[in-house]
Amino acid sequence: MKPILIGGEWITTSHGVKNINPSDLSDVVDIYAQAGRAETQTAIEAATHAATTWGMSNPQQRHDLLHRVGDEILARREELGALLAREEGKVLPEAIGEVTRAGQIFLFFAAEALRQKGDVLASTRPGVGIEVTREPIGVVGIIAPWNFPIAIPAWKIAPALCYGNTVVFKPAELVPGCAWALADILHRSGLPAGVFNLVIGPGSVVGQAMLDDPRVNAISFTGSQATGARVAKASLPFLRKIQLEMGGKNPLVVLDDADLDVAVHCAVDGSFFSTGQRCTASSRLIVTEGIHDRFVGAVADRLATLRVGHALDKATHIGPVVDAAQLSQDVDYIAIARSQGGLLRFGGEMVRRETDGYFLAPALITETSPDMRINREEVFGPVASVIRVRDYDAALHVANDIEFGLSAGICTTSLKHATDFKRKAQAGMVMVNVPTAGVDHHVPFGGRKASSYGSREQGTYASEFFSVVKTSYTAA
Ligand code: UN1
Repeated sequence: MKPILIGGEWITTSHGVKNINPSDLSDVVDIYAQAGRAETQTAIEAATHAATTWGMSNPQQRHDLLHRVGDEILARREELGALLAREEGKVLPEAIGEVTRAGQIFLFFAAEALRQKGDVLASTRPGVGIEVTREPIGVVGIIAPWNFPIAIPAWKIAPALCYGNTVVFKPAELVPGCAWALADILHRSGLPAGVFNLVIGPGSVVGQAMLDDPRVNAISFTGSQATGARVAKASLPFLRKIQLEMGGKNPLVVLDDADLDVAVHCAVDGSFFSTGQRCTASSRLIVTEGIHDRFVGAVADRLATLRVGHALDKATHIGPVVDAAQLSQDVDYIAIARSQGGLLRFGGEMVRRETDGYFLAPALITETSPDMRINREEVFGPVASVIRVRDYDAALHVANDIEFGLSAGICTTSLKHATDFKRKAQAGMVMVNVPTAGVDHHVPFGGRKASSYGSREQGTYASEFFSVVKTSYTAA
């Protein structure tokens, strides 16, 4: 049984939970010790205790530690990628890509540790000088989702440590393996005891204990809208700083003048790669009349060439759905779309393979309208629907007419429409002739409307969340 990490000590608890491979339900990745409320409180205590010293630590020390972590992740990318593929179901090349991203994020924030700068300004009062500096917040609670088992923890943990905070990390219950491997690397990097703590367990116990504890000064969360709202409500009484990344219902607009190959690539990658289990996935394909039939035909043809199967099988393009609950949600939404008039143009059926896993053929649903549930609610699976529109103006309207605003894409060769879309898309990220999903690691990530709350993740913008500004006045 793999232990949890509290105050620099590996601790085994009385209760362990199996980590099952979604490509092969007979394959148990490992068993992971579960934290309860008491262990979570002890972890918060340890992080609180470590916060003062770590908050004052030398930037070179932070740089060296984060660099060591990044280097080890990159050196072990194949092995960690295989672990990720095994526990989450992402195909091996995607999993190795995600591990690489995690390593690069640690190296990025290693360098940022040496670039912690502020401003010096003249005061309006004679003889007074002003300095604006950034300081750590203190204890940061990190609650991560299952769909990026190492990259999302990395892009929360690395900046938290870079800016001098201590961390209590709760990974998603479905993916403790990558979380444990990352904790092991952080532990061996030489971080002082208590600076980083790993508590594995259910959200209702571990997450709740974090939410209830006033010593947790900030929470960075990625997950569902419903849980995000709980984090916000529980944090309000303490006026705790929060950063929430939640759902998406991302549009990909395809205009008549699009390069068909580019559009098909963007749609297939954005909608179905990583089994569509990305909050940045393109789930609404909004297509103008002149290209609609050619586009739908070409996407269906492309899907027919993709193999669904075991994530570690080299022939596989699309891995399994993560678990039984997600699979039944996907299947339900396909049925709902059909019952409301959608046409299942491709896939959507469960697939049998040599191993018993949660395999679902990617589903392309056509003849849908913007008001149908399939076009309003996040599915989080390999399911995309096509909405036919008259022209660019109608496409832009449909793209924006949604409660979410994470990523919005357009495929066009028109500079005029691309420029207009970049200005008017109500989304945190806009993609022109590139998929809505699959973002760079060094630039801000986040959305608008119901997709996100709080300041951006990643890149130098991460400092807004993971530090607090101080304005000092000095009379000489
Ligand atoms: C990506 O598209 O590369 O949960 C990243 C998610 C997002 C990350 C997407 N927070 O899917």
